[in-house]
Amino acid sequence: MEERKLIKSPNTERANRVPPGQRVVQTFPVLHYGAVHRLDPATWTLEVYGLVEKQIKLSFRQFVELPQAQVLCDIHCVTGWSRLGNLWEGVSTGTIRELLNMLPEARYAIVHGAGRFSTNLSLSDFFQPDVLLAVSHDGAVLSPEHGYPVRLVVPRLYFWKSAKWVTGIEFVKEDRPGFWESHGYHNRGDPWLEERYS
Ligand SMILES: Nc1nc2c(c(=O)[nH]1)N[C@H]1C(S)=C(S)[C@@H](COP(=O)(O)O)O[C@H]1N2
Ligand SMILES: [Mo]
Repeated sequence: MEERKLIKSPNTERANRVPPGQRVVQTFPVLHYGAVHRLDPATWTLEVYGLVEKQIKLSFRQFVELPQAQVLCDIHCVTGWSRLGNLWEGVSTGTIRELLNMLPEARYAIVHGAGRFSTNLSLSDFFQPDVLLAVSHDGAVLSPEHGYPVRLVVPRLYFWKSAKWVTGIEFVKEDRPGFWESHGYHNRGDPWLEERYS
C-alpha cells in the first residue's frame, strides 16, 4: 500500500480537547445552507486562480493522483457540537501550493463550493499543515451530505470554514467575507477564543 503521511492536528494533543461552550457528540451531524449538491467526479474540476502566475484546473483523476495525506482532528461547529478524533484523507493545501507560483500580492484564499458557497481564510490559516482537501472521513468515501467528492477541512477553526463540495480556490489581495461570514459569523472563527459571531 502507498504510504500516507499522518498529520495530527495540534488541538488533539490538548489535555482538554473541548473548547468553551461546546459539547461532544458521537454522531456526525449534517449542516449546510440549501440543498445537498450531488457532484459527478467525471465532470468535477478544481480550479485554482486569482493571484497566481498561471491558473490550474484539475480533474478528479488528476486530483487523486497528487500525494495523499491523513489528518486526525477534532471538529467544532459554531452551533455547539464537537466531534473528536476525525480521520480525514485527501490532499494537503501545501501540496496544491507546490503546483503554483503564487504572486506576492496574494494574502487571502477564497474557497468556493458548489451553489455559490464561499469562505475566506488568511493564507496563514489556509496553509497550516493540518488543512486538507478531503476525499474520505473515518475510512469511508465522503457522502454527498458531507461534501463528496472533495471538501475542505480546517481543523483549527469552527467547522463552517470547512467548505463542502469544493470546486475552486481563489487567491486575492483584499479579504472578502464568504457566505457565513457575511451572514453574521465571525471573520476568522477560532473556537478556543469563541470567535462565533461578529
Ligand atoms: N458548501 C457548503 N459548505 C459548508 C456549509 C455550507 O452551507 N455550504 N456549511 C458549513 C457549516 S456551518 C458546517 S458546521 C459544516 C458541516 O459539515 P458536515 O455537514 O459535514 O457536518 O459544513 C460547512 N461547509
Ligand atoms: Mo456550522
